[in-house]
Amino acid sequence: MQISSAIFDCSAPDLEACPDESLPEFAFIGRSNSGKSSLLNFLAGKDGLARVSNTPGFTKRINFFTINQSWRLVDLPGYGFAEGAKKDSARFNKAVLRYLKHRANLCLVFALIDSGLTPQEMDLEFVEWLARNGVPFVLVFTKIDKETPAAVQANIAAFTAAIAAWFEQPPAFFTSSATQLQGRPELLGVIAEALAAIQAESNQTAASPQSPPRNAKALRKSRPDRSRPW
Ligand SMILES: Nc1nc2c(ncn2[C@@H]2O[C@H](COP(=O)(O)OP(=O)(O)O)[C@@H](O)[C@H]2O)c(=O)[nH]1
Ligand SMILES: [Mg+2]
Repeated sequence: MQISSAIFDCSAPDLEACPDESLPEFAFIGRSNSGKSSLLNFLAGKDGLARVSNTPGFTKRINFFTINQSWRLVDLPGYGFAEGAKKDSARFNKAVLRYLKHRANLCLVFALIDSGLTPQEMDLEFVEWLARNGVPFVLVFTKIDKETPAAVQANIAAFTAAIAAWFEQPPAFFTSSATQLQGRPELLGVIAEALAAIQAESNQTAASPQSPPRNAKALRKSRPDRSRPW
């Protein structure tokens, strides 16, 4: 897929302030410092579009970027640095959880996991939350350039084994390195397939006018397979 334009749209503190739901959205979530903003820039093909930071927990807002004037990438605030928060929803940013649960035009979430680490409790907890709430997602193991391939494989195997019991079909997973430029075609392919599915749905609507209107919202509701949402 060609990216011909990538434009910062707006920055929202909560769900109410998010832009209208007219365009399909693909959101990046993960612990602070997992590489969300870097991966977003890499996929968009535009350095500096989303702010990359060495300070964990820096981005507190939901940032929207419009791609090819027809869909959006969404940089969500990272979890894992909420001061004083003890467990479950309190540990995760409330605005993020509400966005993930209620955003009707959210097509797919990229749940980022740092491939250099053994399974982290908060990542496992968050993936369990995604599963329980029926949020369509794929896993992306990031920063694969930082460790040996064997260490990366071992961390991925440990993580997928730890979450296996929560799924009838395990979620799809990908690997990426924003610095070594790896994983872009695969992830853009996932987005292209999701967009093609939406297009096919709306073509069907055009062909049979008596059926109810279909859009990104309807597609999300009708998607039966959480692990392969596209
Ligand atoms: N080696 C390496 N470093 C990365 C990669 N992606 C991000 N980083 C670094 O990890 C830090 C956090 O990245 P950022 O994209 O801001 O993470 P975010 O907090 O999840 O948005 C920054 O110092 C990035 O330069 C990667 O693929 N490889
Ligand atoms: Mg960031």
